[in-house]
Amino acid sequence: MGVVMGSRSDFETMQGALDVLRDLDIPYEVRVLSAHRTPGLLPTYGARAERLNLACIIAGAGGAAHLPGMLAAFTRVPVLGVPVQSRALSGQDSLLSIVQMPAGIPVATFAIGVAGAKNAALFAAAILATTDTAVRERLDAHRARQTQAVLDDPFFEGH
Ligand code: RP5
Repeated sequence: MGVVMGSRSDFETMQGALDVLRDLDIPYEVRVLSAHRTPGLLPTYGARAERLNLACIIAGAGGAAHLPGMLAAFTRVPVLGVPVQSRALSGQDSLLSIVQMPAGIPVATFAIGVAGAKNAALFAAAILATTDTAVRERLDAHRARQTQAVLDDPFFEGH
């Protein structure tokens, strides 16, 4: 699994994806890649992702968030875009920049912020689970723990 982000300042958000991948014991590599500050690295990373046969690339970016779309143009590895919550527009800019890809080069787009980062990792795990039974078992166990945590909440006593 590849996890990339447009800036070190996106790390706190993307940590959500890394936590999930670690919980599910899915190997990953992390890079800061910027579509505007390091544009030359995008084709290199796209080719690397194909060479390593990465299942997906989770790409987080904020503001004029062109990293996921640009990266998707340089690789056939599926790109899962995470809109980072920007200060100026609360991530609406990031969301619209990532989700509104013109037809031809798709980017799967998730919610703004940490929820999106976590769900991108869970989505990637679900894709892996279609062919990897060990990941399937760990993902099922993760969901079962989540359900149990709700059931164990004293707030629900008596339901
Ligand atoms: C984007 O610009 C990054 O993804 C980040 O969310 C945003 C701001 O970057 P910094 O100025 O904090 O490096 O490229």
